[in-house]
Amino acid sequence: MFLSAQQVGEFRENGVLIAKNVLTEADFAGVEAETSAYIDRRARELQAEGKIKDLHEDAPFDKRIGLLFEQCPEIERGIDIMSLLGKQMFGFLHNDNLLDAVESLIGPELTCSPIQHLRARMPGGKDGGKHGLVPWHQDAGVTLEEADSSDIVTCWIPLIHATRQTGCMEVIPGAHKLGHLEHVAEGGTTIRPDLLPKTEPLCAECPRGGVVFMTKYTPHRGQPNLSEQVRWTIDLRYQRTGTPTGRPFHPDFPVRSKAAPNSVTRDYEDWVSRWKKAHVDGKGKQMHRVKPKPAMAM
Ligand SMILES: O=C(O)CCC(=O)C(=O)O
Ligand SMILES: [Fe+2]
Repeated sequence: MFLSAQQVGEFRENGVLIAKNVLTEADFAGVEAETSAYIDRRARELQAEGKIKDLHEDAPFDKRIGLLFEQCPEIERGIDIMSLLGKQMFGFLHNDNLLDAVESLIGPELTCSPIQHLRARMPGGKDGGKHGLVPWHQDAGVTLEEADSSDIVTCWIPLIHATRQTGCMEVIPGAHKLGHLEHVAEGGTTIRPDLLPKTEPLCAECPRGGVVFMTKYTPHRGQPNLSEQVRWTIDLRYQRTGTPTGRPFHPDFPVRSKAAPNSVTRDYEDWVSRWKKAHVDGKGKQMHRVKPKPAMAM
């Protein structure tokens, strides 16, 4: 879906745009089936190891991993994009409905950044919904300086209806105009607290099928998941081809081009092998511009 001039204007003014009806049910089907199959396989392995008693085979996608996680937190390991390396997900990274919208924001020469995640935020309850909570940051803060001149659009895609209850994002509208704010390593990479703009944050509720678009300078954070649903999201970044991603040791690839259509990569095996190599080559490399604090010696 191409965005309207009004939506593009809103994005430029606020640094955030919640666009509804970008994706269809068919767009999600492959990724959800692939992820479900992985969860099922892992659940059976963990059951064989005696770590899971009830497989919850009939539970829906937005519940099952939560019910398994209660029995064995290991179940969430390996679901992220660069670990699962699924063929359906690789296809989704080229999704035309999504890329039409991104093209409306940064033009038709598009590269998929390797900063890409599939996240399952477990239902609240025990820990007050804090599982995997991300503090205030700009996405520019979690890239290396090489990407400072790159125009990067973050696409935050909920697989459920993201509401305050399920834990949508909070975003500070207009604050992207401040440019890069210094980040510190305090419970994750976060904006230096005294630099955080005082503007009232927007609770970025977004229905399934919608996408929250943000610039790399838009301050945002996750909200706790206080619901009984798993807050499944995919967050991706696209940028103009030829500009640095901020993760030079991880694989990027062109997904759309008017100027050179043949440059678009659809080679799934190549993507998998580049990620596998990156896991080895990228080990121990600094990924955020702020060095993480060393773990305290006990
Ligand atoms: O999902 C969240 O809570 C935060 C995600 C995020 O920071 C991002 O997509 O850039
Ligand atoms: Fe982010």
